[in-house]
Amino acid sequence: MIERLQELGKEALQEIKDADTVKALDNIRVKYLGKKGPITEVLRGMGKLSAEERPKVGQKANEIREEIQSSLEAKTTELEEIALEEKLKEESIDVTLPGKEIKRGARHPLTAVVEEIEDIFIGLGFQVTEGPEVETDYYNFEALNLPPDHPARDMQDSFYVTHDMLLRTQTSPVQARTMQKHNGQGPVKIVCPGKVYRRDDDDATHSHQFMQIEGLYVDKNVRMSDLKGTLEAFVKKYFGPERSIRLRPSFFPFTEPSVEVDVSCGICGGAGCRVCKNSGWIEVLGAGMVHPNVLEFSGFDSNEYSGFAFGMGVERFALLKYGIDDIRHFYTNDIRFLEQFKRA
Ligand code: 2U9
Repeated sequence: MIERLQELGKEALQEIKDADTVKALDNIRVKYLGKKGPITEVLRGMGKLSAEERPKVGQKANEIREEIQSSLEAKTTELEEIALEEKLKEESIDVTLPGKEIKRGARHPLTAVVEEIEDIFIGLGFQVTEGPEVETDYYNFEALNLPPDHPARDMQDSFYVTHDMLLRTQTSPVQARTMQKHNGQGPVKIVCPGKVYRRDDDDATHSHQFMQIEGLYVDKNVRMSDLKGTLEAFVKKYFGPERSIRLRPSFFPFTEPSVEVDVSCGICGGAGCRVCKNSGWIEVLGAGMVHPNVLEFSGFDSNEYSGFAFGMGVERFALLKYGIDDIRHFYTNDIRFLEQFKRA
Protein backbone atom coordinates (compact mmCIF):
# COMPACT_ATOMS: atom_id res chain seq x y z
CA MET A 1 0.00 0.00 0.00
CA ILE A 2 2.82 2.33 0.83
CA GLU A 3 4.29 1.69 -2.59
CA ARG A 4 0.97 2.44 -4.22
CA LEU A 5 0.78 5.73 -2.25
CA GLN A 6 4.32 6.68 -3.29
CA GLU A 7 3.46 5.96 -6.92
CA LEU A 8 0.35 8.11 -6.70
CA GLY A 9 2.39 10.93 -5.12
CA LYS A 10 4.99 10.78 -7.88
CA GLU A 11 2.32 10.75 -10.57
CA ALA A 12 0.50 13.73 -9.01
CA LEU A 13 3.71 15.79 -8.63
CA GLN A 14 4.63 15.17 -12.26
CA GLU A 15 1.18 16.25 -13.43
CA ILE A 16 1.39 19.39 -11.27
CA LYS A 17 4.79 20.18 -12.79
CA ASP A 18 3.39 19.84 -16.32
CA ALA A 19 0.22 21.84 -15.65
CA ASP A 20 0.14 25.21 -17.38
CA THR A 21 -3.17 26.66 -16.17
CA VAL A 22 -4.84 27.20 -12.80
CA LYS A 23 -7.81 25.26 -14.16
CA ALA A 24 -5.61 22.23 -14.87
CA LEU A 25 -4.31 22.41 -11.26
CA ASP A 26 -7.87 22.39 -10.01
CA ASN A 27 -8.59 19.24 -12.00
CA ILE A 28 -5.50 17.60 -10.50
CA ARG A 29 -6.68 18.51 -6.98
CA VAL A 30 -10.05 16.85 -7.61
CA LYS A 31 -8.43 13.86 -9.29
CA TYR A 32 -5.98 13.04 -6.45
CA LEU A 33 -7.43 14.57 -3.29
CA GLY A 34 -11.17 14.46 -4.03
CA LYS A 35 -13.62 12.18 -2.22
CA LYS A 36 -13.48 9.66 -5.06
CA GLY A 37 -9.74 10.05 -5.52
CA PRO A 38 -7.21 7.22 -5.16
CA ILE A 39 -5.70 8.47 -1.86
CA THR A 40 -9.09 8.60 -0.16
CA GLU A 41 -9.70 5.14 -1.51
CA VAL A 42 -6.44 3.86 0.02
CA LEU A 43 -7.40 5.40 3.35
CA ARG A 44 -10.84 3.78 3.17
CA GLY A 45 -9.25 0.36 2.73
CA MET A 46 -7.11 0.77 5.84
CA GLY A 47 -9.64 -1.15 7.94
CA LYS A 48 -8.34 -4.31 6.39
CA LEU A 49 -4.77 -3.65 7.50
CA SER A 50 -3.10 -4.99 10.60
CA ALA A 51 -2.80 -2.78 13.67
CA GLU A 52 0.91 -2.55 13.01
CA GLU A 53 0.62 -1.47 9.38
CA ARG A 54 -2.31 0.93 9.82
CA PRO A 55 -0.47 3.92 11.42
CA LYS A 56 2.40 3.64 8.94
CA VAL A 57 0.08 3.66 5.96
CA GLY A 58 -1.99 6.44 7.55
CA GLN A 59 1.10 8.56 8.13
CA LYS A 60 2.35 8.00 4.58
CA ALA A 61 -1.06 8.85 3.13
CA ASN A 62 -1.09 12.12 5.08
CA GLU A 63 2.47 12.91 4.04
CA ILE A 64 1.66 12.33 0.37
CA ARG A 65 -1.54 14.36 0.65
CA GLU A 66 0.31 17.29 2.21
CA GLU A 67 3.04 17.04 -0.39
CA ILE A 68 0.47 17.20 -3.21
CA GLN A 69 -1.36 20.03 -1.44
CA SER A 70 1.72 22.22 -0.99
CA SER A 71 2.93 21.48 -4.52
CA LEU A 72 -0.46 22.54 -5.83
CA GLU A 73 -0.28 25.77 -3.86
CA ALA A 74 3.25 26.56 -5.01
CA LYS A 75 2.37 25.91 -8.65
CA THR A 76 -0.82 28.00 -8.37
CA THR A 77 1.19 30.94 -7.05
CA GLU A 78 3.75 30.47 -9.83
CA LEU A 79 1.07 30.41 -12.56
CA GLU A 80 -0.72 33.41 -11.09
CA GLU A 81 2.52 35.36 -11.06
CA ILE A 82 3.19 34.49 -14.71
CA ALA A 83 -0.36 35.55 -15.65
CA LEU A 84 0.03 38.83 -13.80
CA GLU A 85 3.34 39.52 -15.47
CA GLU A 86 1.85 38.85 -18.90
CA LYS A 87 -1.09 41.12 -18.14
CA LEU A 88 1.22 43.91 -17.01
CA LYS A 89 3.32 43.49 -20.12
CA GLU A 90 0.21 43.62 -22.29
CA GLU A 91 -1.17 46.70 -20.57
CA SER A 92 2.07 48.61 -20.24
CA ILE A 93 2.14 52.10 -21.81
CA ASP A 94 5.08 53.25 -23.87
CA VAL A 95 5.34 56.86 -22.79
CA THR A 96 7.97 57.51 -25.45
CA LEU A 97 5.50 56.92 -28.32
CA PRO A 98 4.43 60.08 -30.18
CA GLY A 99 0.93 61.34 -29.24
CA LYS A 100 -2.10 61.11 -31.53
CA GLU A 101 -2.59 64.23 -33.62
CA ILE A 102 -5.61 66.24 -32.46
CA LYS A 103 -7.32 67.88 -35.44
CA ARG A 104 -7.54 71.61 -34.86
CA GLY A 105 -10.25 73.69 -36.41
CA ALA A 106 -9.92 77.17 -37.83
CA ARG A 107 -11.94 80.32 -37.54
CA HIS A 108 -14.45 80.60 -40.36
CA PRO A 109 -13.16 83.12 -42.92
CA LEU A 110 -16.28 85.30 -42.47
CA THR A 111 -15.75 85.35 -38.69
CA ALA A 112 -12.11 86.29 -39.24
CA VAL A 113 -13.09 89.15 -41.58
CA VAL A 114 -15.81 90.40 -39.21
CA GLU A 115 -13.34 90.44 -36.31
CA GLU A 116 -10.70 92.20 -38.41
CA ILE A 117 -13.16 94.91 -39.48
CA GLU A 118 -14.49 95.26 -35.92
CA ASP A 119 -10.93 95.77 -34.64
CA ILE A 120 -10.28 98.53 -37.16
CA PHE A 121 -13.42 100.41 -36.13
CA ILE A 122 -12.73 99.87 -32.42
CA GLY A 123 -9.40 101.57 -33.15
CA LEU A 124 -11.37 104.51 -34.59
CA GLY A 125 -13.48 104.83 -31.42
CA PHE A 126 -16.53 102.76 -32.40
CA GLN A 127 -18.28 100.25 -30.14
CA VAL A 128 -19.53 96.88 -31.40
CA THR A 129 -23.28 96.39 -30.93
CA GLU A 130 -25.50 93.45 -31.85
CA GLY A 131 -29.25 92.94 -32.03
CA PRO A 132 -32.03 90.47 -32.95
CA GLU A 133 -32.25 88.76 -36.33
CA VAL A 134 -36.05 88.58 -36.16
CA GLU A 135 -37.23 92.17 -36.28
CA THR A 136 -40.38 94.19 -36.26
CA ASP A 137 -41.50 95.93 -39.39
CA TYR A 138 -41.05 99.19 -37.45
CA TYR A 139 -37.31 98.90 -36.70
CA ASN A 140 -36.43 97.18 -39.97
CA PHE A 141 -38.25 99.66 -42.23
CA GLU A 142 -40.29 102.44 -40.71
CA ALA A 143 -37.62 103.85 -38.38
CA LEU A 144 -35.25 103.88 -41.36
CA ASN A 145 -37.47 106.10 -43.45
CA LEU A 146 -38.94 103.31 -45.55
CA PRO A 147 -42.68 104.13 -45.59
CA PRO A 148 -45.31 101.34 -45.84
CA ASP A 149 -45.59 101.60 -49.63
CA HIS A 150 -41.82 101.42 -50.22
CA PRO A 151 -40.87 98.69 -52.75
CA ALA A 152 -38.24 97.21 -50.38
CA ARG A 153 -41.11 96.21 -48.07
CA ASP A 154 -42.54 93.90 -50.70
CA MET A 155 -43.36 90.42 -49.34
CA GLN A 156 -41.44 89.08 -52.32
CA ASP A 157 -38.19 90.61 -51.10
CA SER A 158 -38.19 89.71 -47.39
CA PHE A 159 -38.83 86.68 -45.20
CA TYR A 160 -41.88 87.61 -43.12
CA VAL A 161 -42.54 85.57 -39.97
CA THR A 162 -45.89 87.22 -39.19
CA HIS A 163 -47.61 90.19 -40.86
CA ASP A 164 -45.36 92.64 -38.96
CA MET A 165 -42.29 90.57 -38.09
CA LEU A 166 -39.54 89.51 -40.46
CA LEU A 167 -35.94 88.31 -40.68
CA ARG A 168 -34.02 91.59 -40.78
CA THR A 169 -32.95 92.65 -44.27
CA GLN A 170 -30.08 94.78 -42.94
CA THR A 171 -28.42 95.38 -39.55
CA SER A 172 -29.72 98.99 -39.48
CA PRO A 173 -32.48 98.19 -36.94
CA VAL A 174 -29.69 97.63 -34.38
CA GLN A 175 -28.59 101.24 -34.93
CA ALA A 176 -32.17 102.51 -34.72
CA ARG A 177 -32.69 100.64 -31.42
CA THR A 178 -29.38 101.95 -30.03
CA MET A 179 -30.21 105.55 -30.96
CA GLN A 180 -33.59 105.21 -29.28
CA LYS A 181 -31.90 103.98 -26.07
CA HIS A 182 -29.75 107.15 -26.03
CA ASN A 183 -32.84 109.35 -25.48
CA GLY A 184 -31.70 112.00 -27.91
CA GLN A 185 -28.25 112.33 -26.30
CA GLY A 186 -25.11 111.84 -28.42
CA PRO A 187 -22.63 110.63 -29.21
CA VAL A 188 -23.61 107.27 -30.67
CA LYS A 189 -20.64 105.65 -32.36
CA ILE A 190 -21.25 102.01 -33.18
CA VAL A 191 -20.62 99.23 -35.70
CA CYS A 192 -23.19 96.46 -36.00
CA PRO A 193 -22.14 93.13 -37.52
CA GLY A 194 -24.55 90.28 -38.15
CA LYS A 195 -26.53 88.02 -40.43
CA VAL A 196 -29.21 89.48 -42.69
CA TYR A 197 -31.79 87.83 -44.93
CA ARG A 198 -33.24 88.67 -48.32
CA ARG A 199 -35.31 86.66 -50.74
CA ASP A 200 -32.78 86.04 -53.45
CA ASP A 201 -31.86 83.12 -55.66
CA ASP A 202 -28.45 81.89 -54.52
CA ASP A 203 -25.64 82.07 -57.05
CA ALA A 204 -21.93 82.95 -57.14
CA THR A 205 -22.57 86.52 -55.94
CA HIS A 206 -25.94 86.30 -54.13
CA SER A 207 -27.12 84.53 -51.02
CA HIS A 208 -30.51 84.65 -49.26
CA GLN A 209 -28.53 84.96 -46.02
CA PHE A 210 -25.35 87.00 -45.81
CA MET A 211 -23.40 89.14 -43.36
CA GLN A 212 -23.25 92.87 -43.03
CA ILE A 213 -21.40 95.38 -40.97
CA GLU A 214 -23.01 98.76 -40.65
CA GLY A 215 -21.70 101.78 -38.83
CA LEU A 216 -23.29 104.87 -37.35
CA TYR A 217 -21.84 108.02 -35.83
CA VAL A 218 -24.28 110.57 -34.46
CA ASP A 219 -23.09 113.65 -32.62
CA LYS A 220 -23.11 117.43 -32.85
CA ASN A 221 -21.28 118.72 -35.94
CA VAL A 222 -20.68 115.39 -37.67
CA ARG A 223 -19.95 116.19 -41.30
CA MET A 224 -19.52 114.49 -44.65
CA SER A 225 -15.74 115.02 -44.37
CA ASP A 226 -15.80 112.94 -41.15
CA LEU A 227 -17.46 110.14 -43.10
CA LYS A 228 -14.91 110.34 -45.88
CA GLY A 229 -11.94 110.41 -43.49
CA THR A 230 -13.30 107.48 -41.47
CA LEU A 231 -13.92 105.30 -44.53
CA GLU A 232 -10.56 106.20 -46.04
CA ALA A 233 -8.77 105.22 -42.81
CA PHE A 234 -10.76 101.97 -42.70
CA VAL A 235 -10.12 100.99 -46.33
CA LYS A 236 -6.38 101.71 -46.05
CA LYS A 237 -6.18 99.59 -42.89
CA TYR A 238 -8.12 96.70 -44.40
CA PHE A 239 -6.82 96.62 -47.98
CA GLY A 240 -3.45 98.39 -47.61
CA PRO A 241 -2.10 101.98 -47.38
CA GLU A 242 -1.54 102.18 -51.14
CA ARG A 243 -5.28 101.92 -51.83
CA SER A 244 -7.51 104.99 -52.15
CA ILE A 245 -11.27 105.61 -52.20
CA ARG A 246 -13.68 107.67 -54.27
CA LEU A 247 -17.29 108.60 -53.52
CA ARG A 248 -20.06 108.58 -56.13
CA PRO A 249 -23.52 110.04 -55.55
CA SER A 250 -26.22 107.48 -54.83
CA PHE A 251 -29.57 107.12 -53.08
CA PHE A 252 -30.70 105.31 -49.92
CA PRO A 253 -33.93 106.14 -48.05
CA PHE A 254 -32.08 106.37 -44.71
CA THR A 255 -29.27 108.73 -45.78
CA GLU A 256 -29.18 112.11 -47.50
CA PRO A 257 -26.93 112.75 -49.27
CA SER A 258 -25.97 109.17 -50.06
CA VAL A 259 -22.85 107.84 -51.70
CA GLU A 260 -21.39 104.68 -53.06
CA VAL A 261 -17.76 104.11 -52.09
CA ASP A 262 -15.20 102.54 -54.42
CA VAL A 263 -11.70 101.35 -53.56
CA SER A 264 -8.90 101.52 -56.12
CA CYS A 265 -8.26 98.13 -57.71
CA GLY A 266 -5.54 96.13 -55.93
CA ILE A 267 -4.85 93.91 -58.93
CA CYS A 268 -4.08 96.53 -61.60
CA GLY A 269 -3.48 99.57 -59.35
CA GLY A 270 -6.11 101.52 -61.29
CA ALA A 271 -5.01 100.73 -64.85
CA GLY A 272 -8.02 98.48 -65.47
CA CYS A 273 -8.34 94.69 -65.36
CA ARG A 274 -10.88 91.85 -65.21
CA VAL A 275 -11.46 92.22 -61.43
CA CYS A 276 -12.40 95.94 -61.68
CA LYS A 277 -14.10 95.48 -65.05
CA ASN A 278 -11.53 97.83 -66.59
CA SER A 279 -12.64 100.78 -64.45
CA GLY A 280 -9.74 100.76 -61.97
CA TRP A 281 -12.28 100.90 -59.12
CA ILE A 282 -14.24 98.34 -57.08
CA GLU A 283 -17.45 99.21 -55.26
CA VAL A 284 -17.26 98.15 -51.60
CA LEU A 285 -19.52 100.32 -49.42
CA GLY A 286 -22.69 102.38 -49.30
CA ALA A 287 -22.83 105.40 -47.01
CA GLY A 288 -24.26 108.82 -46.37
CA MET A 289 -25.39 111.43 -43.86
CA VAL A 290 -28.20 110.09 -41.67
CA HIS A 291 -31.55 111.35 -42.99
CA PRO A 292 -33.16 113.92 -40.62
CA ASN A 293 -36.31 111.75 -40.53
CA VAL A 294 -34.25 108.81 -39.22
CA LEU A 295 -32.69 110.98 -36.49
CA GLU A 296 -36.12 112.27 -35.47
CA PHE A 297 -37.74 108.80 -35.56
CA SER A 298 -35.18 107.62 -33.00
CA GLY A 299 -35.50 110.63 -30.72
CA PHE A 300 -32.70 112.93 -31.90
CA ASP A 301 -33.22 116.60 -32.68
CA SER A 302 -32.06 116.90 -36.29
CA ASN A 303 -31.34 120.63 -35.82
CA GLU A 304 -28.89 119.84 -33.06
CA TYR A 305 -27.50 116.50 -34.18
CA SER A 306 -26.14 115.08 -37.42
CA GLY A 307 -24.56 111.78 -38.26
CA PHE A 308 -23.07 109.55 -40.88
CA ALA A 309 -23.80 105.90 -41.59
CA PHE A 310 -22.31 103.24 -43.82
CA GLY A 311 -22.91 99.63 -44.71
CA MET A 312 -20.89 96.84 -46.26
CA GLY A 313 -21.32 93.18 -47.15
CA VAL A 314 -18.81 91.03 -45.30
CA GLU A 315 -18.70 88.34 -48.00
CA ARG A 316 -17.58 90.90 -50.56
CA PHE A 317 -14.73 92.01 -48.31
CA ALA A 318 -13.70 88.39 -47.79
CA LEU A 319 -13.94 87.58 -51.54
CA LEU A 320 -11.74 90.54 -52.41
CA LYS A 321 -9.16 89.90 -49.69
CA TYR A 322 -8.73 86.16 -50.33
CA GLY A 323 -9.41 86.07 -54.09
CA ILE A 324 -12.43 83.75 -53.72
CA ASP A 325 -14.66 83.48 -56.80
CA ASP A 326 -17.93 82.12 -55.37
CA ILE A 327 -19.82 83.29 -52.27
CA ARG A 328 -21.32 79.80 -51.83
CA HIS A 329 -17.93 78.52 -50.61
CA PHE A 330 -18.66 80.34 -47.34
CA TYR A 331 -21.77 78.30 -46.59
CA THR A 332 -21.13 74.79 -47.93
CA ASN A 333 -18.62 73.86 -45.18
CA ASP A 334 -16.22 72.04 -47.50
CA ILE A 335 -13.33 71.23 -45.19
CA ARG A 336 -10.81 71.66 -48.07
CA PHE A 337 -11.93 75.28 -48.38
CA LEU A 338 -12.12 76.02 -44.66
CA GLU A 339 -8.72 74.46 -43.87
CA GLN A 340 -7.00 77.08 -46.01
CA PHE A 341 -7.82 79.70 -43.35
CA LYS A 342 -5.93 77.99 -40.54
CA ARG A 343 -3.50 80.19 -38.73
CA ALA A 344 0.12 79.05 -39.04
C1 2U9 B 1 -29.43 104.07 -39.45
C2 2U9 B 1 -29.22 105.10 -40.33
C3 2U9 B 1 -28.55 104.86 -41.51
C4 2U9 B 1 -26.72 102.26 -43.21
C5 2U9 B 1 -26.26 102.29 -44.62
C6 2U9 B 1 -25.74 101.56 -46.64
C7 2U9 B 1 -25.63 102.89 -46.82
C8 2U9 B 1 -25.48 100.56 -47.70
C9 2U9 B 1 -25.35 98.26 -48.29
C10 2U9 B 1 -23.95 97.93 -48.56
C11 2U9 B 1 -23.88 96.60 -49.22
C12 2U9 B 1 -25.97 97.02 -47.76
O1 2U9 B 1 -24.70 94.78 -47.66
S1 2U9 B 1 -25.17 95.70 -48.58
O2 2U9 B 1 -26.04 95.27 -49.59
N1 2U9 B 1 -25.54 99.31 -47.34
O3 2U9 B 1 -25.28 100.89 -48.83
N2 2U9 B 1 -26.10 101.21 -45.38
S2 2U9 B 1 -25.96 103.67 -45.42
O4 2U9 B 1 -27.41 103.41 -42.95
C13 2U9 B 1 -28.08 103.60 -41.80
C14 2U9 B 1 -28.28 102.60 -40.90
C15 2U9 B 1 -28.96 102.83 -39.72
C16 2U9 B 1 -30.16 104.31 -38.18
